[in-house]
Amino acid sequence: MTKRALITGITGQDGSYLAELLLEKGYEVHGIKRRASLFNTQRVDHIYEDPHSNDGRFRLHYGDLADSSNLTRIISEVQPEEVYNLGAQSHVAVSFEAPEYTADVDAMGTLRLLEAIRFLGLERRTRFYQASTSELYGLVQETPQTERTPFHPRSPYAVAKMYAYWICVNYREAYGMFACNGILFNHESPRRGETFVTRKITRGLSNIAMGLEPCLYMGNIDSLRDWGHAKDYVRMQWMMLQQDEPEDYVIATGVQYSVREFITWAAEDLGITLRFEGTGVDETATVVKVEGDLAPMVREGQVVVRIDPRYFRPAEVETLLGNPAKAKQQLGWEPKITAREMCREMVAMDHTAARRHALLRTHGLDLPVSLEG
Ligand code: NDP
Ligand code: GDR
Repeated sequence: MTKRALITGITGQDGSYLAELLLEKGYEVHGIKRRASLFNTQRVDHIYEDPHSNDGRFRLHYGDLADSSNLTRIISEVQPEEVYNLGAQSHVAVSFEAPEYTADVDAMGTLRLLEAIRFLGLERRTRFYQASTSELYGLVQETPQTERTPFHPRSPYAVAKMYAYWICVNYREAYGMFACNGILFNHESPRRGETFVTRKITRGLSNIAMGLEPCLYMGNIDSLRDWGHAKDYVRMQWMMLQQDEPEDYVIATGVQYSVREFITWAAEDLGITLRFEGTGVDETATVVKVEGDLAPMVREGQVVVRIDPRYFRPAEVETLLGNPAKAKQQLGWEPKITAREMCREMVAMDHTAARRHALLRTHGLDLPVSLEG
Protein backbone atom coordinates (compact mmCIF):
# COMPACT_ATOMS: atom_id res chain seq x y z
CA MET A 1 0.00 0.00 0.00
CA THR A 2 1.23 3.49 -0.84
CA LYS A 3 2.40 5.34 2.26
CA ARG A 4 1.41 9.00 2.68
CA ALA A 5 3.79 11.56 4.17
CA LEU A 6 3.06 15.16 5.10
CA ILE A 7 5.99 17.60 5.14
CA THR A 8 5.83 21.07 6.67
CA GLY A 9 8.57 23.32 5.27
CA ILE A 10 8.51 21.47 1.94
CA THR A 11 9.62 24.61 0.08
CA GLY A 12 12.80 24.81 2.19
CA GLN A 13 16.20 23.18 1.70
CA ASP A 14 15.50 19.95 3.63
CA GLY A 15 11.86 19.74 2.58
CA SER A 16 12.82 19.63 -1.10
CA TYR A 17 15.45 16.88 -0.64
CA LEU A 18 13.15 14.86 1.64
CA ALA A 19 10.29 15.11 -0.88
CA GLU A 20 12.59 13.74 -3.60
CA LEU A 21 13.70 10.88 -1.36
CA LEU A 22 10.17 9.88 -0.34
CA LEU A 23 8.90 10.02 -3.92
CA GLU A 24 11.77 7.74 -4.94
CA LYS A 25 10.64 5.33 -2.21
CA GLY A 26 7.12 5.26 -3.64
CA TYR A 27 5.39 7.54 -1.11
CA GLU A 28 2.54 9.90 -1.83
CA VAL A 29 4.03 13.20 -0.68
CA HIS A 30 1.94 16.09 0.64
CA GLY A 31 3.53 19.39 1.55
CA ILE A 32 2.39 22.57 3.23
CA LYS A 33 3.38 25.78 1.47
CA ARG A 34 2.75 29.32 2.63
CA ARG A 35 0.92 31.86 0.58
CA ALA A 36 3.45 34.48 -0.55
CA SER A 37 3.21 37.44 -2.89
CA LEU A 38 5.86 35.87 -5.12
CA PHE A 39 6.36 32.21 -6.07
CA ASN A 40 8.21 30.40 -3.26
CA THR A 41 8.28 26.87 -4.70
CA GLN A 42 11.53 27.11 -6.71
CA ARG A 43 13.14 24.25 -4.76
CA VAL A 44 10.31 21.81 -5.59
CA ASP A 45 9.19 23.08 -9.00
CA HIS A 46 11.16 20.31 -10.72
CA ILE A 47 9.11 17.62 -8.94
CA TYR A 48 5.79 19.38 -9.14
CA GLU A 49 3.29 17.41 -11.15
CA ASP A 50 -0.04 18.52 -12.52
CA PRO A 51 -2.38 18.24 -9.49
CA HIS A 52 -5.21 17.35 -11.86
CA SER A 53 -3.59 14.11 -12.96
CA ASN A 54 -4.84 11.16 -10.89
CA ASP A 55 -1.52 9.47 -10.26
CA GLY A 56 0.31 12.63 -9.20
CA ARG A 57 2.00 11.57 -5.97
CA PHE A 58 3.15 15.10 -5.09
CA ARG A 59 0.60 17.55 -3.72
CA LEU A 60 0.92 20.97 -2.15
CA HIS A 61 -1.56 22.49 0.29
CA TYR A 62 -1.70 26.12 1.40
CA GLY A 63 -1.14 26.42 5.11
CA ASP A 64 0.83 27.87 7.99
CA LEU A 65 2.19 26.55 11.28
CA ALA A 66 0.51 29.52 12.95
CA ASP A 67 -2.95 28.29 11.91
CA SER A 68 -4.20 25.29 13.86
CA SER A 69 -7.56 24.84 12.10
CA ASN A 70 -5.75 24.74 8.77
CA LEU A 71 -3.26 22.13 10.07
CA THR A 72 -6.07 19.99 11.49
CA ARG A 73 -7.99 20.10 8.21
CA ILE A 74 -4.94 19.14 6.13
CA ILE A 75 -4.01 16.24 8.42
CA SER A 76 -7.62 15.07 8.44
CA GLU A 77 -7.74 15.12 4.63
CA VAL A 78 -4.33 13.54 4.06
CA GLN A 79 -4.41 10.94 6.92
CA PRO A 80 -0.61 10.67 6.75
CA GLU A 81 1.34 7.69 8.09
CA GLU A 82 4.32 10.02 8.62
CA VAL A 83 4.54 13.74 9.43
CA TYR A 84 7.87 15.53 9.05
CA ASN A 85 7.84 18.90 10.84
CA LEU A 86 10.56 20.83 8.99
CA GLY A 87 8.74 24.18 8.80
CA ALA A 88 10.28 26.93 10.91
CA GLN A 89 11.59 30.46 11.04
CA SER A 90 15.01 28.87 10.83
CA HIS A 91 17.41 31.83 10.86
CA VAL A 92 19.12 32.29 14.24
CA ALA A 93 20.04 35.98 13.70
CA VAL A 94 16.51 36.79 12.48
CA SER A 95 15.07 35.21 15.64
CA PHE A 96 16.60 38.05 17.68
CA GLU A 97 14.66 40.50 15.46
CA ALA A 98 11.41 38.52 15.48
CA PRO A 99 11.43 36.49 18.73
CA GLU A 100 7.67 36.29 19.22
CA TYR A 101 6.97 35.13 15.67
CA THR A 102 9.79 32.59 15.93
CA ALA A 103 8.31 31.21 19.18
CA ASP A 104 4.85 31.05 17.64
CA VAL A 105 5.93 29.11 14.56
CA ASP A 106 8.83 27.01 15.88
CA ALA A 107 7.47 26.15 19.35
CA MET A 108 3.68 26.53 19.19
CA GLY A 109 3.59 25.34 15.58
CA THR A 110 5.00 21.99 16.73
CA LEU A 111 2.39 21.76 19.49
CA ARG A 112 -0.38 22.60 17.00
CA LEU A 113 0.68 19.73 14.75
CA LEU A 114 0.91 17.23 17.61
CA GLU A 115 -2.46 18.32 18.96
CA ALA A 116 -4.05 18.04 15.51
CA ILE A 117 -2.78 14.45 15.26
CA ARG A 118 -4.13 13.64 18.73
CA PHE A 119 -7.44 15.45 18.20
CA LEU A 120 -8.01 13.42 15.04
CA GLY A 121 -7.34 10.16 16.92
CA LEU A 122 -4.22 9.44 14.84
CA GLU A 123 -1.70 9.40 17.71
CA ARG A 124 -1.19 5.62 17.48
CA ARG A 125 -1.01 5.62 13.69
CA THR A 126 0.86 8.71 12.55
CA ARG A 127 4.62 8.83 13.11
CA PHE A 128 6.13 12.25 13.79
CA TYR A 129 9.59 13.65 13.02
CA GLN A 130 10.67 16.90 14.70
CA ALA A 131 13.48 18.98 13.18
CA SER A 132 15.49 19.60 16.34
CA THR A 133 18.84 21.31 16.25
CA SER A 134 22.38 21.47 17.58
CA GLU A 135 21.52 25.08 18.55
CA LEU A 136 19.90 23.50 21.65
CA TYR A 137 23.45 22.97 23.01
CA GLY A 138 24.28 26.68 22.57
CA LEU A 139 26.79 27.40 25.30
CA VAL A 140 28.20 23.90 25.11
CA GLN A 141 28.53 21.82 28.27
CA GLU A 142 30.70 19.04 26.77
CA THR A 143 32.47 18.29 23.47
CA PRO A 144 31.54 16.49 21.31
CA GLN A 145 27.81 16.78 21.93
CA THR A 146 25.69 13.61 22.25
CA GLU A 147 22.02 12.81 22.91
CA ARG A 148 22.80 13.17 26.63
CA THR A 149 24.62 16.53 26.57
CA PRO A 150 22.63 19.16 28.54
CA PHE A 151 21.04 22.02 26.59
CA HIS A 152 21.80 25.73 27.00
CA PRO A 153 20.03 27.58 24.16
CA ARG A 154 21.47 30.97 23.14
CA SER A 155 18.82 32.56 20.89
CA PRO A 156 15.04 32.96 20.69
CA TYR A 157 15.23 30.38 17.87
CA ALA A 158 17.01 27.84 20.07
CA VAL A 159 14.67 28.47 23.02
CA ALA A 160 11.64 27.93 20.77
CA LYS A 161 13.21 24.73 19.39
CA MET A 162 13.82 23.56 22.96
CA TYR A 163 10.08 23.75 23.64
CA ALA A 164 9.46 21.81 20.43
CA TYR A 165 11.99 19.17 21.47
CA TRP A 166 10.38 18.59 24.86
CA ILE A 167 6.76 18.69 23.67
CA CYS A 168 7.69 15.99 21.20
CA VAL A 169 9.21 13.87 24.00
CA ASN A 170 6.15 14.61 26.12
CA TYR A 171 3.66 13.40 23.50
CA ARG A 172 5.72 10.23 23.15
CA GLU A 173 5.64 9.60 26.90
CA ALA A 174 2.10 10.80 27.58
CA TYR A 175 0.20 9.41 24.58
CA GLY A 176 2.51 6.70 23.26
CA MET A 177 3.07 8.60 20.02
CA PHE A 178 5.84 7.51 17.70
CA ALA A 179 7.57 10.90 17.86
CA CYS A 180 11.31 11.39 17.26
CA ASN A 181 13.70 14.31 17.52
CA GLY A 182 16.53 14.49 15.03
CA ILE A 183 19.13 16.73 16.67
CA LEU A 184 20.72 17.86 13.44
CA PHE A 185 23.94 19.81 13.21
CA ASN A 186 24.36 22.40 10.42
CA HIS A 187 23.74 20.97 6.99
CA GLU A 188 24.06 22.78 3.73
CA SER A 189 23.79 22.29 -0.03
CA PRO A 190 23.44 24.31 -3.22
CA ARG A 191 19.80 24.75 -2.11
CA ARG A 192 20.79 26.38 1.19
CA GLY A 193 19.10 29.74 1.89
CA GLU A 194 21.26 32.60 0.66
CA THR A 195 21.63 34.29 4.07
CA PHE A 196 23.14 31.28 5.91
CA VAL A 197 26.88 31.56 6.21
CA THR A 198 28.09 28.84 3.80
CA ARG A 199 25.83 29.92 0.95
CA LYS A 200 26.54 33.59 1.62
CA ILE A 201 30.23 32.77 1.17
CA THR A 202 29.96 30.60 -1.97
CA ARG A 203 27.54 33.01 -3.61
CA GLY A 204 29.35 36.15 -2.48
CA LEU A 205 32.82 35.03 -3.62
CA SER A 206 31.39 33.77 -6.92
CA ASN A 207 29.83 37.18 -7.52
CA ILE A 208 33.14 38.86 -6.66
CA ALA A 209 34.96 36.51 -9.05
CA MET A 210 32.71 37.70 -11.88
CA GLY A 211 32.90 41.39 -10.92
CA LEU A 212 29.28 41.61 -9.72
CA GLU A 213 30.22 42.71 -6.18
CA PRO A 214 33.38 44.25 -4.74
CA CYS A 215 33.53 42.70 -1.26
CA LEU A 216 31.91 40.20 1.12
CA TYR A 217 30.91 41.50 4.57
CA MET A 218 30.93 38.89 7.35
CA GLY A 219 30.19 38.53 11.07
CA ASN A 220 32.06 36.21 13.46
CA ILE A 221 34.41 34.19 11.25
CA ASP A 222 35.93 32.39 14.27
CA SER A 223 32.73 30.37 14.75
CA LEU A 224 33.26 26.62 14.57
CA ARG A 225 30.64 24.38 13.01
CA ASP A 226 30.14 20.69 12.17
CA TRP A 227 28.85 20.96 8.59
CA GLY A 228 27.23 18.10 6.66
CA HIS A 229 25.29 17.79 3.41
CA ALA A 230 21.48 18.10 3.52
CA LYS A 231 21.07 15.08 1.22
CA ASP A 232 22.78 12.83 3.78
CA TYR A 233 20.75 14.31 6.62
CA VAL A 234 17.25 13.88 5.12
CA ARG A 235 18.03 10.19 4.60
CA MET A 236 18.42 9.95 8.36
CA GLN A 237 15.13 11.76 8.97
CA TRP A 238 13.33 9.02 7.09
CA MET A 239 15.35 6.21 8.73
CA MET A 240 14.34 7.41 12.21
CA LEU A 241 10.66 6.88 11.45
CA GLN A 242 11.24 3.33 10.15
CA GLN A 243 12.52 1.95 13.49
CA ASP A 244 10.61 -0.28 15.90
CA GLU A 245 10.89 2.26 18.72
CA PRO A 246 10.81 6.08 18.60
CA GLU A 247 14.10 7.59 19.78
CA ASP A 248 16.07 10.84 19.48
CA TYR A 249 19.32 10.92 17.50
CA VAL A 250 22.25 13.31 17.00
CA ILE A 251 23.05 13.70 13.31
CA ALA A 252 26.49 15.17 12.63
CA THR A 253 29.75 14.41 10.85
CA GLY A 254 31.99 14.56 13.94
CA VAL A 255 34.36 17.01 12.19
CA GLN A 256 34.55 20.75 12.85
CA TYR A 257 35.81 23.73 10.81
CA SER A 258 35.78 27.50 11.22
CA VAL A 259 33.87 29.97 9.05
CA ARG A 260 37.30 31.34 8.06
CA GLU A 261 38.32 27.90 6.74
CA PHE A 262 35.13 27.70 4.72
CA ILE A 263 35.94 31.09 3.16
CA THR A 264 39.44 29.81 2.26
CA TRP A 265 37.98 26.70 0.59
CA ALA A 266 35.47 28.63 -1.48
CA ALA A 267 38.20 31.04 -2.62
CA GLU A 268 40.46 28.08 -3.48
CA ASP A 269 37.70 26.56 -5.62
CA LEU A 270 37.63 29.79 -7.58
CA GLY A 271 41.42 29.79 -8.02
CA ILE A 272 41.93 32.56 -5.46
CA THR A 273 44.51 32.43 -2.63
CA LEU A 274 43.66 34.67 0.33
CA ARG A 275 45.69 36.17 3.19
CA PHE A 276 43.82 37.01 6.41
CA GLU A 277 45.19 40.05 8.29
CA GLY A 278 44.18 42.04 11.36
CA THR A 279 41.95 40.95 14.24
CA GLY A 280 38.35 41.40 15.35
CA VAL A 281 36.36 43.98 13.40
CA ASP A 282 39.55 45.01 11.55
CA GLU A 283 40.21 41.59 10.07
CA THR A 284 40.28 41.41 6.26
CA ALA A 285 41.09 38.87 3.58
CA THR A 286 43.25 40.05 0.69
CA VAL A 287 43.87 38.28 -2.61
CA VAL A 288 47.51 37.16 -2.97
CA LYS A 289 47.21 34.98 -6.08
CA VAL A 290 44.68 34.28 -8.84
CA GLU A 291 45.01 31.12 -10.95
CA GLY A 292 42.84 29.67 -13.72
CA ASP A 293 39.99 31.50 -15.41
CA LEU A 294 37.15 31.31 -12.88
CA ALA A 295 37.83 34.73 -11.34
CA PRO A 296 38.57 37.02 -14.29
CA MET A 297 37.59 40.19 -12.42
CA VAL A 298 39.74 39.63 -9.31
CA ARG A 299 43.16 41.30 -8.86
CA GLU A 300 46.07 40.67 -6.48
CA GLY A 301 45.89 43.05 -3.51
CA GLN A 302 42.10 43.31 -3.67
CA VAL A 303 40.36 43.11 -0.27
CA VAL A 304 37.49 40.68 -0.76
CA VAL A 305 36.35 40.03 2.83
CA ARG A 306 35.71 42.56 5.60
CA ILE A 307 34.00 42.29 8.98
CA ASP A 308 30.73 44.12 9.54
CA PRO A 309 29.60 44.07 13.21
CA ARG A 310 26.02 44.22 11.94
CA TYR A 311 26.33 40.47 11.47
CA PHE A 312 27.44 39.78 15.05
CA ARG A 313 24.72 38.18 17.17
CA PRO A 314 23.62 39.41 20.63
CA ALA A 315 24.63 35.94 21.94
CA GLU A 316 26.81 33.71 19.79
CA VAL A 317 27.16 29.94 19.62
CA GLU A 318 30.94 29.79 19.25
CA THR A 319 31.46 26.07 18.72
CA LEU A 320 29.45 22.98 17.82
CA LEU A 321 30.72 19.46 17.24
CA GLY A 322 28.45 16.43 17.21
CA ASN A 323 29.02 12.78 18.02
CA PRO A 324 26.82 10.69 15.68
CA ALA A 325 27.84 7.32 17.24
CA LYS A 326 24.27 6.33 18.19
CA ALA A 327 22.97 6.92 14.65
CA LYS A 328 25.89 4.94 13.28
CA GLN A 329 25.55 2.01 15.69
CA GLN A 330 21.76 1.70 15.78
CA LEU A 331 20.82 2.70 12.26
CA GLY A 332 23.99 2.20 10.27
CA TRP A 333 23.85 5.83 9.15
CA GLU A 334 27.01 7.58 8.00
CA PRO A 335 27.43 10.80 6.06
CA LYS A 336 28.75 10.26 2.52
CA ILE A 337 29.65 13.83 1.52
CA THR A 338 32.38 15.79 3.32
CA ALA A 339 32.14 19.52 4.04
CA ARG A 340 35.03 20.16 1.64
CA GLU A 341 33.24 18.31 -1.21
CA MET A 342 30.02 20.12 -0.41
CA CYS A 343 31.75 23.50 -0.62
CA ARG A 344 33.01 22.60 -4.11
CA GLU A 345 29.50 21.66 -5.23
CA MET A 346 28.06 24.92 -3.86
CA VAL A 347 30.75 27.04 -5.50
CA ALA A 348 30.19 25.28 -8.83
CA MET A 349 26.50 26.16 -8.78
CA ASP A 350 26.93 29.73 -7.57
CA HIS A 351 29.74 30.37 -10.02
CA THR A 352 27.55 29.21 -12.93
CA ALA A 353 24.80 31.57 -11.78
CA ALA A 354 27.27 34.47 -11.43
CA ARG A 355 28.74 33.83 -14.90
CA ARG A 356 25.26 33.85 -16.41
CA HIS A 357 24.45 37.06 -14.58
CA ALA A 358 27.69 38.71 -15.72
CA LEU A 359 26.92 37.71 -19.31
CA LEU A 360 23.46 39.27 -19.07
CA ARG A 361 25.05 42.41 -17.66
CA THR A 362 27.41 42.72 -20.65
CA HIS A 363 24.29 42.69 -22.85
CA GLY A 364 22.65 45.44 -20.80
CA LEU A 365 20.24 43.04 -19.04
CA ASP A 366 21.00 43.62 -15.39
CA LEU A 367 19.54 41.97 -12.28
CA PRO A 368 19.98 43.21 -8.70
CA VAL A 369 22.64 41.36 -6.70
CA SER A 370 22.24 41.21 -2.95
CA LEU A 371 24.81 40.01 -0.44
CA GLU A 372 22.56 40.52 2.57
CA GLY A 373 23.02 37.88 5.31
P1 NDP B 1 14.68 26.52 5.48
O1 NDP B 1 14.73 27.86 6.11
O2 NDP B 1 15.37 26.29 4.18
O3 NDP B 1 13.14 26.10 5.29
C1 NDP B 1 12.17 26.42 6.25
C2 NDP B 1 10.81 26.04 5.71
O4 NDP B 1 9.80 26.39 6.68
C3 NDP B 1 10.42 26.76 4.41
O5 NDP B 1 9.69 25.88 3.60
C4 NDP B 1 9.52 27.87 4.92
O6 NDP B 1 8.60 28.35 3.97
C5 NDP B 1 8.79 27.12 6.03
N1 NDP B 1 8.12 28.00 6.97
C6 NDP B 1 8.61 29.11 7.59
N2 NDP B 1 7.67 29.68 8.36
C7 NDP B 1 6.57 28.90 8.24
C8 NDP B 1 5.26 28.99 8.76
N3 NDP B 1 4.89 29.98 9.57
N4 NDP B 1 4.36 28.03 8.44
C9 NDP B 1 4.71 27.02 7.59
N5 NDP B 1 5.92 26.89 7.05
C10 NDP B 1 6.85 27.83 7.37
O7 NDP B 1 15.20 25.48 6.58
P2 NDP B 1 15.99 24.09 6.37
O8 NDP B 1 15.37 23.32 5.28
O9 NDP B 1 17.44 24.37 6.37
O10 NDP B 1 15.68 23.38 7.78
C11 NDP B 1 14.55 22.55 7.96
C12 NDP B 1 14.23 22.46 9.45
O11 NDP B 1 15.34 21.90 10.13
C13 NDP B 1 13.93 23.78 10.14
O12 NDP B 1 12.95 23.53 11.11
C14 NDP B 1 15.25 24.15 10.79
O13 NDP B 1 15.02 24.97 11.92
C15 NDP B 1 15.76 22.78 11.17
N6 NDP B 1 17.20 22.62 11.23
C16 NDP B 1 17.97 22.98 10.17
C17 NDP B 1 19.33 22.76 10.18
C18 NDP B 1 20.21 23.15 9.04
O14 NDP B 1 21.43 23.22 9.24
N7 NDP B 1 19.68 23.35 7.84
C19 NDP B 1 19.97 22.11 11.35
C20 NDP B 1 19.05 21.75 12.41
C21 NDP B 1 17.72 21.99 12.33
P3 NDP B 1 9.01 29.51 2.89
O15 NDP B 1 9.75 28.79 1.79
O16 NDP B 1 7.68 30.02 2.47
O17 NDP B 1 9.85 30.49 3.62
P1 GDR C 1 23.51 28.82 12.38
O1 GDR C 1 23.88 29.02 10.84
O2 GDR C 1 23.29 30.08 13.10
O3 GDR C 1 24.54 27.87 12.93
O4 GDR C 1 22.08 28.10 12.26
P2 GDR C 1 24.49 30.27 10.05
O5 GDR C 1 24.99 29.70 8.79
O6 GDR C 1 23.51 31.39 9.98
O7 GDR C 1 25.70 30.74 10.98
C1 GDR C 1 26.79 29.89 11.28
C2 GDR C 1 27.85 30.68 12.00
O8 GDR C 1 28.45 31.61 11.08
C3 GDR C 1 28.57 32.86 11.72
N1 GDR C 1 28.60 33.95 10.74
C4 GDR C 1 27.59 34.34 9.94
N2 GDR C 1 26.35 33.83 9.77
C5 GDR C 1 25.54 34.42 8.83
N3 GDR C 1 24.33 33.92 8.60
N4 GDR C 1 25.95 35.52 8.10
C6 GDR C 1 27.20 36.06 8.27
O9 GDR C 1 27.54 37.02 7.63
C7 GDR C 1 28.06 35.44 9.21
N5 GDR C 1 29.34 35.67 9.60
C8 GDR C 1 29.65 34.77 10.51
C9 GDR C 1 27.35 32.92 12.65
O10 GDR C 1 27.52 33.92 13.63
C10 GDR C 1 27.34 31.49 13.18
O11 GDR C 1 28.22 31.37 14.27
C11 GDR C 1 21.84 27.11 11.27
C12 GDR C 1 20.35 27.17 10.89
O12 GDR C 1 20.13 26.35 9.78
C13 GDR C 1 19.48 26.72 12.04
O13 GDR C 1 18.13 26.61 11.58
C14 GDR C 1 19.97 25.35 12.51
O14 GDR C 1 19.18 24.94 13.61
C15 GDR C 1 21.43 25.40 12.89
O15 GDR C 1 22.17 25.83 11.75
C16 GDR C 1 21.97 24.06 13.32
